[in-house]
Amino acid sequence: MARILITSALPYINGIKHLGNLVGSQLPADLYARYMRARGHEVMFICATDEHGTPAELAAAKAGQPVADYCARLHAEQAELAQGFRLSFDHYGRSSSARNHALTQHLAARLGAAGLISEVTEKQVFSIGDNRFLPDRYIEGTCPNCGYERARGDQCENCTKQLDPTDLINPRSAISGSTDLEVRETKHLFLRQSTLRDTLDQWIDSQTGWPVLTTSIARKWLHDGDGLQDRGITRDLDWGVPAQFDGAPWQGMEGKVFYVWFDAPIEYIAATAEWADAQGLGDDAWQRWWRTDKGADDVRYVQFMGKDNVPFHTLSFPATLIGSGEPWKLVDYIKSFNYLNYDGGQFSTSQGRGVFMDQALSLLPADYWRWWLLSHAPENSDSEFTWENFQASVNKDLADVLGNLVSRVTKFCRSKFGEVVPEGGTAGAREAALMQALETRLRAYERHMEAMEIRKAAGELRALWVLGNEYLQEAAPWSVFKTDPEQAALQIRLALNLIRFYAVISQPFIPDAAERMMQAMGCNDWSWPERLETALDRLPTGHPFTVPEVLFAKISDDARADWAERFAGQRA
Ligand code: B3M
Ligand code: ZN
Repeated sequence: MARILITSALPYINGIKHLGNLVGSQLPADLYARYMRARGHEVMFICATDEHGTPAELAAAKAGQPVADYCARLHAEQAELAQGFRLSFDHYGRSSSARNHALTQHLAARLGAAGLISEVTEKQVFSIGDNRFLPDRYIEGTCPNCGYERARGDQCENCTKQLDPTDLINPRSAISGSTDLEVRETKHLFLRQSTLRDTLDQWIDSQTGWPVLTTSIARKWLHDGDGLQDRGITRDLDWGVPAQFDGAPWQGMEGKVFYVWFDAPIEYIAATAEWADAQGLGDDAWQRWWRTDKGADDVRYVQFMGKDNVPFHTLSFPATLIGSGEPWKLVDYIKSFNYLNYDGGQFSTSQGRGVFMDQALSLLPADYWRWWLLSHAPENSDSEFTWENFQASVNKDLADVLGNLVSRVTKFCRSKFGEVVPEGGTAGAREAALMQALETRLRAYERHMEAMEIRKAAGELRALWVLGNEYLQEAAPWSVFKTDPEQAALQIRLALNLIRFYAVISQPFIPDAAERMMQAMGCNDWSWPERLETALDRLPTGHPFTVPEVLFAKISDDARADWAERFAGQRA
């Protein structure tokens, strides 16, 4: 049994996330957490809302609420949606927590003591039209690296380059569009991460087996000459972690806060401390996940995120932890994702384009979305949501293959043998062949899940369902029953056991349906099928079961067309 620490990138607080956000971090992290728990490992699965920075301030202002109230409300909404999608976090924290304030200020103090923080008098863009400094992402302009015209002041989302606002060509305020900008002087603290370049380089080189998407982005920013620049870690904002150092002020930093990207990853650790607090446990309980001097050496730490978050997790956050000189656990594996597009364009929060988490759940149960999103996860390239594809995948994989097997088997058994597992018959060559095929596929499924190859894992799971269907198709107990009811009983007994087996192995993808299948089989044994013979002999003859309600309803052409139209435009 291993200990596995799993974090998902923290969703920004400023609104409900769309399905592209969901599949880029939280959902695959949940899949992995569920699988690892199912295999008997000790898992700590952490997420939180990322509550600081200009986006939070602006969203609160737009909602006409004090920013603290706004964040509390949106945190509750996001937590409820996470629950609706069955995201099985051990803790869903808040980056505005007291724990994160304290830890962020502590790490800053350590970095300061190590000489890794310098004062820089900066020229910063002040928007006269908006009467405020315009930090990072609220200045738009042309990327100096790739020429993309809507690059933001913190990063170009087209080429992923981390930027400083003053790098942009033709800058304008993203708040008002005003080009009435002037550069004013302000003092900020910088993290001297360039001095850690060799250390980070060696650390990244020592990671074997990281996905190419992750290492290529990290290496690019380490080696591209200007790659690892020192980063400003303070901002002229009211909302955030005050720029103090273990409680002590830093001259000239009064009224400033730490940059949101400085405190957000620290919340992975702080949220684990929040978890311990909520459980009434002491510091040891979270430190054994995070401090190598407290046992975290044995932990395998896996992070999930979209590709635009990779530089912050491969460079900035490790620089913070390494630079502190304290024995913090560093990430062992970063699973990063490309983007999910929506119906011929991009999902867009600002333009309200695509399907958002609340809307999705108002249309269909979580499992339908989970299955489609995970089986089409944008792993090796961007992928695209279309309503046709969604409909086809739900109707075929879920309704025709899995749902149909469950309903056919349980109904047939009820009508011919009653609602108990029937007795009689002897297994033959067909059953042996099925076992063999299941064995091969199941082990492949396990390998892909271990390796976080999500699409491949989904493919194997689907293939496992198909094997059951094909077996039934060929064995045809409904006709065998007429001449040899004992043989039909054997086939149905095996098929009922298959339903329980499918519940166990499908649970990471479709937890609600799995739960219903298990319940219908009158069982609560979720142990992983280490041995197939045992797993498929779990429901003995005479064991009672029930016929479940339809597991998956098909999506009609009318519904599909209706939804496609409804979600084409602006979110209300
Ligand atoms: N909130 C960005 C994002 O959602 C950011 C991730 C923080 S992870 C520490 O893309
Ligand atoms: Zn660019």
